[in-house]
Amino acid sequence: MSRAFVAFGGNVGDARATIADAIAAFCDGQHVALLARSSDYRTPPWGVTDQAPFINACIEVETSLSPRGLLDRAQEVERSFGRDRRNETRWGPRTLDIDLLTYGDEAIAEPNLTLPHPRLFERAFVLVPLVEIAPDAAVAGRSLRESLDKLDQSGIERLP
Ligand code: PH2
Ligand code: MG
Ligand code: MG
Repeated sequence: MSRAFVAFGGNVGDARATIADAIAAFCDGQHVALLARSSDYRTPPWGVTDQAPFINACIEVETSLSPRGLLDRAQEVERSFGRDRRNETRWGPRTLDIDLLTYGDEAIAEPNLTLPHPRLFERAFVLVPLVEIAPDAAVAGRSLRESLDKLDQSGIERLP
């Protein structure tokens, strides 16, 4: 069994409902068990700023799947919630985006699978929910909380 952190985001349709349902679908309790879930956050769009705000959340899971197996499962869930990668632009609007952030302490550099996630430390929309569920964690030797302290967190709002 391995532990992994996984990020969810979306800004098309009812993203909060999509993320809640997607977390339930991803964590079947058999191959992937939910250990912790952050609050939902409303976050200013990053990368392409001229689009609707996103909803973001992070979870921690325990899994018997390999990193590749977990990625395949994430992409299946994205597809089942209507995501179609042929009709989207980089950093543009999405119904549902599921990103693997870490898988144990593994460092992986393969096509479509880089772990830890290469932009993890630059993104307050990932680190804010992640620090909520793992305040004392370090990834690749870097404290998540210290990394977050260096980022602009303005406009990020925790939702009740
Ligand atoms: N995802 C993107 C592009 N920009 N901005 C925020 N705030 N949250 C996201 O999840 C996000 C983004 C493309 O995956
Ligand atoms: Mg993403
Ligand atoms: Mg993604």
